[in-house]
Amino acid sequence: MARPKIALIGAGQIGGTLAHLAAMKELGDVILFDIAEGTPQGKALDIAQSGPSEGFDAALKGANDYADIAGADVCIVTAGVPRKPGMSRDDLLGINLKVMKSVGEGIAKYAPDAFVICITNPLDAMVWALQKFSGLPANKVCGMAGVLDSARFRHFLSLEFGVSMKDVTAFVLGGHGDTMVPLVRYSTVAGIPLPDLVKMGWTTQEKLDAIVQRTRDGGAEIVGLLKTGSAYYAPATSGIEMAEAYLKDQKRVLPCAAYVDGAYGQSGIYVGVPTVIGANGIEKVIDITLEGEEKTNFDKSVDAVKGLIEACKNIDSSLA
Ligand code: A3D
Repeated sequence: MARPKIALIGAGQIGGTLAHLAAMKELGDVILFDIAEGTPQGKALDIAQSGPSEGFDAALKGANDYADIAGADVCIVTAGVPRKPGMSRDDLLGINLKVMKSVGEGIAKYAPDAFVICITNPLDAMVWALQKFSGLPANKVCGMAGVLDSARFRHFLSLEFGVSMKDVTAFVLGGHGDTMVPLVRYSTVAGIPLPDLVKMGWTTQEKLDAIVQRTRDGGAEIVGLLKTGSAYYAPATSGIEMAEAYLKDQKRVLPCAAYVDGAYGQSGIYVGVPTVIGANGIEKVIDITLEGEEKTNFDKSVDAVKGLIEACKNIDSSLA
């Protein structure tokens, strides 16, 4: 059986890391596509030359022509620009919306059966626009943010508790922006919810609140340190986790930006919700019960996403 084909649209910091991870995990053959000439070809050659030492079997190719993504099983989209210190994700909307249009048209023409994972910011609005521009079924187009935001939350929690990250589960829902919603009640250490761990004296409410805020600011913290761009190792790893769930029909329960049609009292938008990812793409949106402040915060986050979607419609009338 032929290996799956993984098309990476955008061969920048995240795109290159995605390619390396996909090859090392032998998820399939990799096409790195970018408008910059030489960059995808150079990265593909460099990563291919890590194969003999790493011992993977995967073909890598760089491309500047969408025809090269033909028949891709998975497309992961990072094309566009990242933010710099002082910028919010929303500041990228105008420029990255134009990029989504060309990417959507390229995918529609050459890879209409692919499972598409968007990573370009501002995430929830860009994945909404990408689905519209590509015309692919909504269950085959999703955005990566919740896996990353939850991984950041899990990392900070594991440091606080001094336990393995493997035993910390966490859910961050809502839009991928300043209003994201780390769900304390649904986050656990080996099944013990965080509020119980506060009662057990493992941490204090103040420390937990600070971790929640650090999670919300997780992207900005790295932008501030790097100064020239945004995070890419953990974002790429999160994207690969989602691609693997699809390619191997794992039925993973992962938070991601999915098309919501009825769940959470919302419809017609993309926002971060728990989903099941398997061979049919987003196979299910899990509609968990939100209470009190959780619901207020989620609704606030949804409003922020809706504002960005309206901004997209104002910029490009074909989306209205
Ligand atoms: P970067 O290293 O600049 O790579 C972007 C690549 O896109 C560059 O190689 C560009 O040449 C290429 N590009 C630009 N326009 C086009 C086009 N029209 N067609 C094809 N390629 C094009 O950025 P990065 O890899 O660090 O980040 C990529 C995106 O991911 C940015 O929008 C970031 O804000 C976003 N990001 C999202 C998350 C989430 O959790 C959602 C996390 C980190 C970064």
